[in-house]
Amino acid sequence: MSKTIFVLNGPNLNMLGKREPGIYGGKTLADIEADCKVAGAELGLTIDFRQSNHEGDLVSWLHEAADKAVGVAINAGAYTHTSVALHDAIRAISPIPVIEVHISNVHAREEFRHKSMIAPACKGVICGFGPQSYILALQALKTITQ
Ligand code: CA2
Repeated sequence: MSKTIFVLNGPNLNMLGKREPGIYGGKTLADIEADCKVAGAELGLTIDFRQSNHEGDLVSWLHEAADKAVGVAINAGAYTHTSVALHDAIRAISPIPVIEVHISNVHAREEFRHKSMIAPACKGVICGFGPQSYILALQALKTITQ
């Protein structure tokens, strides 16, 4: 049976492709979802792809992942840099592996994006490869959940 991966997306990522293409590229979040589903099928993974602008939704989806998924890729958007609640939720679902994903190279941007509240709770971090960051996270999750 195919293993399920939750791909969770945080605030403002629904605006991808509509604003700031210089930083985030021209793809919409729907394009990224389609790419993840194609890559997931090739890897034998079922992709459950979600986005919310609300921190509590992301917390609840992480809890849900503990029952329904073998791993999680999360682009928590700006909550990456602020959310103790997400840090705690990722720790709470251990040993389910969670990979932090970013489209941009957050370390090459403003100082406030250099700090991640969730990275210490995550299995690993992938950033700076554009939408390909999501695919790299799926490949890593496939490898570490085998
Ligand atoms: O590079 C990433 O993937 C980020 O997680 C994107 C977040 C940002 O707060 C993180 O520091 C890095 C922002 C996503 C907002 O996306 C927008 C898309 C179009 C227009 C405005 C924002």
